Amino acid sequence: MEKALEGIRILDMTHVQSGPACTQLLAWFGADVIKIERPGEGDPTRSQLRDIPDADSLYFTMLNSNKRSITLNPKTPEGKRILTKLIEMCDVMVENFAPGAIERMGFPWETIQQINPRMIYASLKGFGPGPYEDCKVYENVAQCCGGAASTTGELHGAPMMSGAQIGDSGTGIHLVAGILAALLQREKTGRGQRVTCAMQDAVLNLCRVKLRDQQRLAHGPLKEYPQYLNGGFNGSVPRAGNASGGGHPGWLMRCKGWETDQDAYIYVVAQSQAFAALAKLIGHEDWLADPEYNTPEARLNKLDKVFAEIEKWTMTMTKMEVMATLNPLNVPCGPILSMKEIAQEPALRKTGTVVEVAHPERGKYLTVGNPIKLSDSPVEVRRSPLLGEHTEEILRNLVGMNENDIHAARQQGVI
Ligand code: CAO
Repeated sequence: MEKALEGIRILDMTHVQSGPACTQLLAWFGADVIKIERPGEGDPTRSQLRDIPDADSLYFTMLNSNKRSITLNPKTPEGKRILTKLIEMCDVMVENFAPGAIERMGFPWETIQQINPRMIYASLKGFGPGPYEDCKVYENVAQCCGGAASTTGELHGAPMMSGAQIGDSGTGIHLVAGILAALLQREKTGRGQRVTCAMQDAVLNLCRVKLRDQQRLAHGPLKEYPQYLNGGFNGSVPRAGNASGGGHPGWLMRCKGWETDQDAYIYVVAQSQAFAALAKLIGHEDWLADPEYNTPEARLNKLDKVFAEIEKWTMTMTKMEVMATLNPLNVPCGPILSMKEIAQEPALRKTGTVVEVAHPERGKYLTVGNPIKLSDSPVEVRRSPLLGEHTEEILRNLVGMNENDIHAARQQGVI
């Protein structure tokens, strides 16, 4: 079956996580992704956090599946000639070098546009134009500057980083949306364009509800954080702890075995629609006739007591038993699943969200497949390429070089 992006060729000049997460998605949708890597070294993540000596790391293999790899140094004259040819032959170019690096290589946007006016040039940086535009940025810097860290963490503790890579992979996914929109617009205009996405902006986009709350603060305390009603706010959105922060109160509850199992918890949303059933289940039918408890507004300033009572009940069962009991009552809840449990979950294997891939150096490894499912564009996750695995076939077929040219380029350290 033909893939959604079949026929689209991507010049992938990305490294580490943010850019590779973007181009991996495009590859899963069927694009031919050609990853350009530094001769001899490649993407620095190939050797970072290695678990098997001399084999490409999981960091690299899990972000670069379904791509081809070519080694090339565009800072040499022959490298510039080859890159120019590749720009002519591709539809999209993606890069996440530090600010100024692509210009220093001799390929600013104006030059790329001149070489190929249909080129969509997608660029991912830490910050957009402004005082910090020249800064190098990694995941946690973006979480700090995009509003995630100041709103995450224990209620009265220090700011905290999220395990979800919202700065890196989150920005990469935003960039995919921009590239696809630009490809569609090119159908109408025939022109390429520049797509830019900053990590600070993408993180802030994912923290949209927190900027909502910042403005609500002007009209009084945020009632969904009842624990602050007496403690007061300092003028900015507080860290939420485990509060839901939405229209329905929720909290994390301990379950049977929590003393020895770090993941024996379940999140329970005490939604008003299902509150009566929940109250009866935990032996608090009395709340339903009590005006101190029988409306969501009345409960707001005593949610801690409500959650403590629910927790007395959840602690009598395992997290899976709690889930099995609450789901039929339409009480939204979710057990804390460890990575070990997720890796073994049969349903995720069946849908291709967790996939096992064979690799010539590493043997089999698990990766996260495409979470976006298209009914007409199935995804088969293929292993990441070895460094320069496709250099010769790309130079021969796309750049038109013969064996002698390729040999000379190798001798000169161009590839
Ligand atoms: N051949 C020759 N040189 C190459 C090359 C190749 N194939 N690929 C890259 N280089 C060069 C670059 O041109 C650059 O050279 P100069 O600085 O001398 O001009 C040099 O390698 C280093 O590139 P870099 O500055 O992008 O890499 P870094 O390790 O110093 O910084 C990072 C890494 C991620 C902080 C920086 O790239 C960055 O801020 N990127 C944008 C934000 C981003 O994506 N951050 C997320 C990273 S984690 O997902």
